[in-house]
Amino acid sequence: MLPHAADDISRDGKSLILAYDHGLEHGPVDFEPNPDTADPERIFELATHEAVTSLAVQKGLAEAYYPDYEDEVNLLLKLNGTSNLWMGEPDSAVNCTAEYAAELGADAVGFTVYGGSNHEVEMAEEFREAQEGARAHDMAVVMWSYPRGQGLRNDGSPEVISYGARLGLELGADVVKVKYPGSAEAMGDAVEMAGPADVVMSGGTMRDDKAFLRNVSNAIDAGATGIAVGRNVFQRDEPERILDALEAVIFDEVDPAEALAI
Ligand code: FBP
Repeated sequence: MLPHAADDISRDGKSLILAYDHGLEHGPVDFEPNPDTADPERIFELATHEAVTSLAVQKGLAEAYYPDYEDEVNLLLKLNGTSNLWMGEPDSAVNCTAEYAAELGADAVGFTVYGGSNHEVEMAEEFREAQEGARAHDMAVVMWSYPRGQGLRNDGSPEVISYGARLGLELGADVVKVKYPGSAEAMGDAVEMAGPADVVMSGGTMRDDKAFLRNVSNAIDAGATGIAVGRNVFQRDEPERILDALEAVIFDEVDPAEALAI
């Protein structure tokens, strides 16, 4: 059997991607609930938590901080990304090549594709280059598959999310990151559409512990292999505590209520 491409960024087939590209995507506002988290060092430290199977960052943070963490953290280098300062039809600038990601020591690359955007065609072509570059360097490919754009009335509908999951499989992603579609059943459909590609749910905006862990648990029950999460971890007063609970829910399939008591 061929080795699973995402093995380097997973544990027992499950994964917890700590996402920290928010400084680019949303700006400093995301650090306000927990100001210490504006310091990337705090997040690289957090990524050494046992629950975290990779840390997703942009090139600049990898260059500045990864050399000190390469023995303890798996690097998922995000190759594209765009700030919130810019307005228009969803698009994302390619900021890094797969070759340079490999040079920086990345285990995997991440790439956003906004299916349905007026820029979908160029984004798919850019993804092709990133995906083939990653294959040449034995790095796993994680697609942030976020269908959105003026042609999509409801980008959070289960049908659109399933289509996003399928898009990841069709274009050659090993892991497809999708928004949580609202129920275990809908997540199960997305997982089915992704076939052999892993599906991870996106963390989203801050929710209370119980509601958040319940969604994660539903996603795992539905066949998702984990989560890619930023704000729901680093915006909390005690990020380590929610990582402990996520570890129990994702890797040990502990009930959310019990996981919170750990
Ligand atoms: P969160 O868990 O904070 O939602 O992070 C996941 C993520 O995909 C980040 O990698 C990215 O910065 C952000 O969400 C983009 O969110 P959106 O495009 O929905 O504003």
